[in-house]
Amino acid sequence: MTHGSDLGILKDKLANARSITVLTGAGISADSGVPTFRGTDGLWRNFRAEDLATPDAFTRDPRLVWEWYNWRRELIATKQPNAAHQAIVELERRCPRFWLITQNVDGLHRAAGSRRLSEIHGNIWMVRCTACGHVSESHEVPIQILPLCSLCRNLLRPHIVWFGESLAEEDLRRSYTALQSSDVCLIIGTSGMVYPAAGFASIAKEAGAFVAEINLDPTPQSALVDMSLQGRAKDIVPLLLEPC
Ligand code: BV8
Ligand code: ZN
Repeated sequence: MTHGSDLGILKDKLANARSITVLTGAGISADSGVPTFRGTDGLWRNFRAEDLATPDAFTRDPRLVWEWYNWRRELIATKQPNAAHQAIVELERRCPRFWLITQNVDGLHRAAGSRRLSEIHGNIWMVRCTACGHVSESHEVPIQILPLCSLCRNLLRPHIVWFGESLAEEDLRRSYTALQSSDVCLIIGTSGMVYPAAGFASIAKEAGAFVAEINLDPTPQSALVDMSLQGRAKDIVPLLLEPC
């Protein structure tokens, strides 16, 4: 259960904030039934995300990597945004200077109606040609394995940032701009293990933001943030929008 007074303080800060930045991770989608990466349900056929979400794994065995993404696409296709996703859409509506940075590739923030966002690790419903670089949407479930580019017939890959790959310059620029100019920064449902996103809370803090973490468990950021609310995102985030 969360702490009434902390909730009141955070609600007040959000209500008076001129700019708000939100960073989300897999924990916000857990309440929609999407497995997190490092939770007990995070494994697939005894592989870990770090083993499959890499360029080397794809070069070595594109079929295995596509089978993993197809499994996730089939699963995510049956899931809906939850109350936490919707509360973030409402926060965006209320605050003129709002930006959402999500590490999630499930597309649930967009499906909920978020528009001012950066999907810094990409989106599972986008594919990119390994030869001509053409990026396109692909919602077919199951996806035909191995999928080929409609323009040049070469192999398609998920348009997702894998371990060892750099994030898009534009996403990084937009994220740093938001983090460095926010009054309040919410860190929701991330274990704070994957960089550069794991460094975002301290960037916001150093720039003077009030940083609050909402997470089921303590994380490496818990010691760094101004406030840590422990519980499920779907229960806590909507409370932040209730009248003070
Ligand atoms: C890069 C796509 C430059 C795949 C993903 C220092 C600087 C720079 C890079 C590094 C560095 N140190 C190490 C690196 C390399 C690496 C890295 O960080 N490795 C880690 C493992 C140490 N970083 C990179 O490679 C990045 N690239 O920086 O480029 C560069 C290039 C080469 C060399 C150096 C630098 C690229 C990282 C992106 C990787 N791609 N995803 C896919 O999804 O298919 S990351 C993957 O992990 C997901 O995107 C996921 O979002 C992300 C983070 O995980 P979380 O979202 O936090 O999920 P997790 O399961 O871990 O935690 C869930 C949390 O929710 C838990 O705390 C749980 O308690 C909580 N929770 C659960 N239920 C609920 C809840 N909370 C609230 N409510 C609930 N109901
Ligand atoms: Zn192509």
